[in-house]
Amino acid sequence: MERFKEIRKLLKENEFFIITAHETPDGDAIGSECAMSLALGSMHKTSLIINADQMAHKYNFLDPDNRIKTLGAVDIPDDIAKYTLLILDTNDIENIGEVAQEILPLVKQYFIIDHHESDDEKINKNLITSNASSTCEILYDLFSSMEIPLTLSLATALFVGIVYDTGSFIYPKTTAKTFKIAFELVSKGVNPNEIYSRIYESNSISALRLQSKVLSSLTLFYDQQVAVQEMSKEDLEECQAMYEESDTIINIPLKSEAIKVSVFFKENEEGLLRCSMRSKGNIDVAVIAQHYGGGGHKTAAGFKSAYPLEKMKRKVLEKLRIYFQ
Ligand SMILES: [Mn+2]
Repeated sequence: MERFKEIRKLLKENEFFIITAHETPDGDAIGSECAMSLALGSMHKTSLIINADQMAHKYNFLDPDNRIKTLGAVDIPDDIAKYTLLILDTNDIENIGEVAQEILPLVKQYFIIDHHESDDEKINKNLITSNASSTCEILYDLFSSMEIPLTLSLATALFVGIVYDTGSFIYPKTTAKTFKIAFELVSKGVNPNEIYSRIYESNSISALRLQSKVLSSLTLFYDQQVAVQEMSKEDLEECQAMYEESDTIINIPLKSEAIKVSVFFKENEEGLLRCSMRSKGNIDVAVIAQHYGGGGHKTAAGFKSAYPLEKMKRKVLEKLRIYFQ
């Protein structure tokens, strides 16, 4: 396939790769990193996986050999100038965190594989398919076109990314093709019930406490159509929870029919404030995220806040006003 020409060439002509993904790596980020590393292994290439942030424990099963490393806890190779950096599941360089400062300037070249909205220049130079359900869906097509053997571990990694990013095959970018790929992966032996349990039934008790804490901060706006939740770094400490464990809390308010937008302001352990947004129907939260230097999809987007919480909350609510007049 034509759209894979550049990346196929890059993977064939280079020997050394560092694979990374966005900060607070989610199921699609981890799944696509593991899948890429397995595919490169089958091509007898050397690859390292290095992320800015630690991954949630529930994904450990995808990485039995502890190949996924966190920046700061890994030695950067002396011959890093030989390496090609593969950036997965984000096309925003700022989203790869410290990897942008500590690795990107040192490598030979970089290439992005992603499914978030982007601009034409990036799309032409990289592999960015914004109608794909997940980065793992793109990787499935890429690897099929390269005739990379679909082993059970590779199929499992791809399945995790697809299940996570489609909310178990229900989010807007879920298509017949997504199911077709899932059919192929399950045919290779992937067990959907086991994967569900790994992703959605493996949280810690501290994650449950954190969820209860954050839900109690819930406030509704615009005739109870916009839900806002908050999490401070003190909440994390009090619940002894990891920042990564807060990632699905934003979806809870959307289970109410009346709620059209869910906004979640969350601080990480260092006190850095991030705003995540989810919406239903025609409300485009990516526009708001882009306005504040972030990005995402129409119904799922976020950005790092340049302002303190109360000020940022007022600004976001003001941007949402047009949908609720
Ligand atoms: Mn993704």
